[in-house]
Parts: sequence; structure tokens; C-alpha cells
Amino acid sequence: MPISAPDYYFLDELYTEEELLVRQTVRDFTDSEVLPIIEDAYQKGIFPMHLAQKLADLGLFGITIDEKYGGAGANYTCYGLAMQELERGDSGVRSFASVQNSLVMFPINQYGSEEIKMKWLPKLARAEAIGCFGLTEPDFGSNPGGMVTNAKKIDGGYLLNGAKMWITNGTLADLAVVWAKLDGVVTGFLVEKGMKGFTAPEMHGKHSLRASVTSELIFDDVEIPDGNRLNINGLKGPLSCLTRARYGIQYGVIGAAMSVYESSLDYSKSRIQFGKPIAGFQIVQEKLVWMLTEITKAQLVAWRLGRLMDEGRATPQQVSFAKRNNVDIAIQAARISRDIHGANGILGEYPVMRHAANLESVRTYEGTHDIHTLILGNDITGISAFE
Ligand code: TGC
Ligand code: FAD
Repeated sequence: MPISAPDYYFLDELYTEEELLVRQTVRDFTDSEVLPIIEDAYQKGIFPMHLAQKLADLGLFGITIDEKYGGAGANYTCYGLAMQELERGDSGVRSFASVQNSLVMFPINQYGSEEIKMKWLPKLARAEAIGCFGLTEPDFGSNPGGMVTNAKKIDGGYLLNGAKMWITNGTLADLAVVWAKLDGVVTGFLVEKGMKGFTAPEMHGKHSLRASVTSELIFDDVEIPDGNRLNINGLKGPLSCLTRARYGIQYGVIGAAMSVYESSLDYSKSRIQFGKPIAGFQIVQEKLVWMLTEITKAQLVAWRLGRLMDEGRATPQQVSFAKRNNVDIAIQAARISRDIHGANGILGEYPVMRHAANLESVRTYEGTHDIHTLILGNDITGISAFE
């Protein structure tokens, strides 16, 4: 069933016509293509792969990338609003688009040679190639600087060894952007499906983000040609990609929060207990008002951050602020919503348990809630908790 979205503070007036058109287009797509099939995909634990081509046809891969490379050439606000509408459907669908845009096309566009850009970006934009981003390792999650995956220079290229874990789209991907140490310094490589020694087995048993593929990446003496190295040295390479993806997430989770809020409002007005709708009880009203208030505040943070991104003024710490806050309010809204739905809240007939479970992953990936607290703590005190 299509759902509306709250705009309590008339924030639509802050967006341009083009931005609202992008949002409406993606909203219609989610209503017609995602919501009818997502519960089934989630229960089966599969990503609905037919959506990839449809997302590409809407211009949702390479949203901020120049049209010369097949991108849409739109601004970061459009990107954020598109992520919001996809995540109103499911965090797994938004994840798929986040990875393609911010973690694969962004680093290729930013750090790839012209030849690499022309080879890969148009294919990625058209969904003829799907990408993934390998930073996390089994023993290095919050602390990626400790990674042990490494490359050695050989004649004509590099020899890559190591393993990555928890990689979204890994098994599906034609191309992996992989971060490894070369002479002790982190740098990026493009690893192509089919390269000898490269495998990407899927991870199973997830109770969260079930409509998304999560994989290991294993590199056993994989030979990478010279041309497949990205022109960036240091942890700032992968972290700069994370800044873009975290930005998309802080917009995206508002979509999940809107979904659970709208479902709670509808449900509480129609569920009768003690002779009246539960929406008529003060405690339930307080829960609905909390959700609406926090969603509205999150919408304001997202809008402002979008403008700062478009002006090139957003700091990584401001992005951390928004990722930390907006994911936190979304997950709290999902838990409250599950409560308001009573026993029905655990059924797939309503979107709330799926969103609640998904948001557990979103709270952890792209920097955990606590890591973003420490990034902000460092920014305001000047004292790093990591040293
Ligand atoms: P630190 O010394 O703080 O920084 C190293 C260098 O990087 C620069 N930098 C950034 N640059 C751009 N954007 C950012 N956000 C940046 N943050 C830091 C920094 O200025 C420095 O530059 P330079 O020139 O001095 O070398 O590094 P640290 O080792 O102390 O690490 C700090 C910490 C903990 C904040 C960082 O490592 C971190 O963010 N950890 C969290 C790891 C994480 O978020 N992993 C995400 C993996 S990808 C993923 O989850 C995808 S989910 C996809 C989906 O399905 O949607
Ligand atoms: P850990 O780093 O072991 O943290 C465990 C706990 O300790 C957390 O609560 C954390 O906040 C806390 N902690 C750690 N260090 C500190 C500290 N200094 N101070 C206080 N508390 C601390 N990664 C990729 O590279 N690519 C992907 O596409 C990708 N997709 C993912 C998809 C899913 C579904 C999931 C769940 C994860 C994905 N990840 C991906 C990995 C994700 O980024 C990591 O899980 C995340 O960075 C946290 O690392 P960790 O799980 O090893 O937790």
C-alpha cells in the first residue's frame, strides 16, 4: 500500500522543483516496484536483482557524476532525496544504490585515470556492471587503518593477498574497489570478477538487511594490472568515499522513519482497545509526537547538510553528526512503532519489524554510532579518543 510522508514544517518549500521531481519519481518507483515485492525478497533472503536495471534507467547510479561518464550530473540534495525514497522501501535497496554511487563510482571518478573512468563509469551507470567496496576485514572493522590485506609490486602490476568481510554486493559484483596496503600505505585497486585467485562467497544467516547480498572477498595472489590502481595514498582515500555514503545514509534513514511513523499513525487510528482507537490514549499520542518531532528535526539536518554538500562546505564531522543522529532516531522510531503495532508489529504485513531489523545494520556500518560519537568528541575537544 503506498504511504504518504510527513512534512510538518512545510520543508518542501526549501527544495527546488527539480529536487522535488527527483523525490517524487523515486517515491513512485518505491511504491510501484519495491513495496509490492520487498517482503517476499526479505523473507527469502535475496536481493531483487531485477531492480538494478530499473534503478539505472531512472538515473540513480552516478547521480552526482558528470553526464560525460553516464551520470545524471545532479546535486547532492537530489542524491539524498533519492536515498530517502529508496530506504522508505527497504534499507537493502538503498544500500545497493549507496554502494554503486558513493563507494564505487565516486572513487573511480575521483581517483581513477581517464581510461579507467571511461571504461567503467558508463557501464556502472547503466547497470551493465555492479560494484562493491572492500574495506572491512575480519579483524579490522572500526579501525580500518590496521588492515592486513596487502599488495606487492610486480612487473606490470601488483600481487594482492588478504581477505575482506561484510561486503555489500560482493558476490554480485563485476568490480570490487579494494583497499590494501602497499609498502605499509593504504591504497585502492580495482579487482575484476574472474581474475585468477579472487573469490567472493556470500555470507548467510543474517537477521538484518536480508534483501541485500553480503559477502567475503578473498584474494590469493591476485594479479592486478598497473592501470587498475587508484591514484590515492592513505586512509583518507576510503574515508572520503565513506563521507559520501554516510551522507546518503543520513537522508536514507529518514525514509525508513517516515515509513514506520505513517504505519503507526494509520494503525493506531484503526486499532480499537477499551472501546476506542489506541491513538486516543495519551501514551500512544506521546509516542507518535516523539516520532514526528524527531523526523522533522532529522529532515532539517538532512536538508542543511545537503546544501552544505552542494556548496562544498560540509565537513566529515558534520556528516558524522547527521549519520549518528538520524540513524539513531530512525531505529528508535522503528522500535516504538513495533510496540504500537502490538503483536501485529512482528508480522511482515507491516513494514516495521523489517525496518527495525535493517536499521541495526545501518547503525553499525559506515562507522558505528559510538565511532561517530568519538569523531564528534575529537572535533569539539581537540582530543582524539583513538590515540
Ligand atoms: P585518522 O588519523 O583520523 O584519519 C586518517 C586520514 O584520513 C582523513 N580523514 C578523512 N578524510 C575524508 N573523509 C573522512 N571522513 C575522513 N576522516 C578522516 C584524516 O584527515 C587523515 O588524513 P591525513 O591526510 O592526515 O592522512 O584515522 P584513524 O585511523 O585514527 O581512524 C579514525 C576513524 C576511527 C574515525 C576511522 O577509521 C573510521 O571512520 N572508522 C569507521 C570505519 C568505517 O566506517 N567503515 C565502513 C566500511 S564501508 C561500509 O560499512 C559500507 S556499508 C555499505 C552499505 O551497504 O550501504
Ligand atoms: P567493531 O569495530 O569490532 O566494533 C564492535 C563494537 O566496539 C562497536 O560497538 C564499536 O562501536 C565498539 N568500538 C570499537 N572501537 C571502539 C573505540 N575505539 N571506542 C569505543 N567503542 C569502540 N564494510 C565494507 O568495507 N564494505 C561494505 O560494503 C560493508 N557492508 C556491510 C553490510 C552489513 C550488512 C554490515 C553489518 C556491515 C558492513 N560492512 C561493510 C562492515 C561495517 O562497516 C563494519 O561492521 C563496521 O565498520 C564495524 O566494524 P565491526 O563490525 O568489526 O565492529
